[in-house]
Amino acid sequence: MRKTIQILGLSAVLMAGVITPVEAASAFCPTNYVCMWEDAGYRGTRYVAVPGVKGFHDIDGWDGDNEISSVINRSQCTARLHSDDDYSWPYWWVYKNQSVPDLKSLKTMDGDIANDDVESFQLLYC
Ligand SMILES: [Ca+2]
Ligand SMILES: [Ca+2]
Ligand SMILES: [Ca+2]
Repeated sequence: MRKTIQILGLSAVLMAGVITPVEAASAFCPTNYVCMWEDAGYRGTRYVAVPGVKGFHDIDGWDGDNEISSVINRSQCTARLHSDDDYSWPYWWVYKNQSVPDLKSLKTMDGDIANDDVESFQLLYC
């Protein structure tokens, strides 16, 4: 908790009890953006921060591919996270205004786990 507060630089606000840590993390994902982090809990490098506009997005091969571990979708789009660069199966859904603090919890019906596997994504239905 202390580490999170220091990273976010919002200790005064948090101590005042105005917003929760999760809300503080989302402050670093602008409204109407989709953001993805290297580590669970919206920590580590934020590899992805893109406006919520319908379309295809590649995640950088060096900075992000097979490393994403948490996602905040503050857009009005549904995000479909793909396990490869070619937007193919398997993939996972993160709905609008949904946050996933640990992609280990995001699985396909076949049991494929999203953590450290996502390489591209689409924004749909917006
Ligand atoms: Ca990629
Ligand atoms: Ca990771
Ligand atoms: Ca992959």
